[in-house]
Amino acid sequence: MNETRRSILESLSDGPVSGPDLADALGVSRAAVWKHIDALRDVGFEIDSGPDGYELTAVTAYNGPTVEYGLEAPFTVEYHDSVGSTNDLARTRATEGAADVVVLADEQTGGRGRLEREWEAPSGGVWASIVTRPAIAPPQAPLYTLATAVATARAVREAGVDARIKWPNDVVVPTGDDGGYRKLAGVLTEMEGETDRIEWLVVGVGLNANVDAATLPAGATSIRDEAGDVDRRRFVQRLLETFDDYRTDLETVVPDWRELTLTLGQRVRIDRPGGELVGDAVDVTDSGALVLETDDGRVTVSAGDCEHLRPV
Ligand code: BT5
Repeated sequence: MNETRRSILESLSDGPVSGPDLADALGVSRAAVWKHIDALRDVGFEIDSGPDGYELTAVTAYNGPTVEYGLEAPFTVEYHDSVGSTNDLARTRATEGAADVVVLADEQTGGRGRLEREWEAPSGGVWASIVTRPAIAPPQAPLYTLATAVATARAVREAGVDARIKWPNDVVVPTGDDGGYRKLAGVLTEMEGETDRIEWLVVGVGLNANVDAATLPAGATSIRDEAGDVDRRRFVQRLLETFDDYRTDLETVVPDWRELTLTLGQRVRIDRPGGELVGDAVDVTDSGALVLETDDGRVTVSAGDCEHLRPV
């Protein structure tokens, strides 16, 4: 956002300010203040002009400037009403050199899951991809994916939904006590780098927020169906702030993931490139790999699709 507009919002965050006072503080004309206020109203900042001056009364719109306003994490937000895939756009931004940019969309027409699976992303969801350039070695990258799942689950829990995590990074809502679930969100991480260095990492998160679960694939649910609509702006802010906390304190990711997971203690089937594995999920390692107790002994799996079979 333009620096002057950012300064105006900062001034208004403490209460009403008159046009002349704003003009003086910013070193611009009153007409310029008026134009900036108008531009802010156009992007969804609700600003009244009363006897005490301009007053910011509400921020309800969902877009780049409104998500950036009040965000306590160092991200720039690029918002689109509709895109093919936010991950594709974020990858482009990454190759252009961007860092700490979030590509956000109301709707995706070509959303992707892992392994080029389709991801349904109708208007009303939270479809976001974070571009980062972390100073970590590639084997630590899965921690960023887990951190995103935990940050998403925590933000959903604040909305009153019992969000849990299915290994490795699906955010789900339990349907009973037997390990059953419906999927609320998924994470898709893509990266570029060499064996010892990550050039960039794009973490995409798709969350069924204010959408009807009936329009989604079988087995999916939404925040709307579970608890009613949420303020997506606040939701994305909480998600980005929590993600930012985790990336600066990676050691806390796995312990917090453990607390929220639904997978430990389940009998699971893992579908992975090397074949299928069935066993009891007994632990997760410091790098987020799943430890299975199988008929042939303990096996550690770092990637794959996980299905809960029944409680151990
Ligand atoms: C994932 O893949 O769970 C990762 C999804 C990541 C989506 C985000 S949205 C923002 C960013 N931009 C993108 O283009 N992608 C990311 P996976 O574990 O492979 O799960 C995919 C499977 O979930 C599909 O095969 C469907 O069965 C199911 N599915 C598709 N859309 C869904 C939805 N909206 N909710 C729940 N399940 C869905």
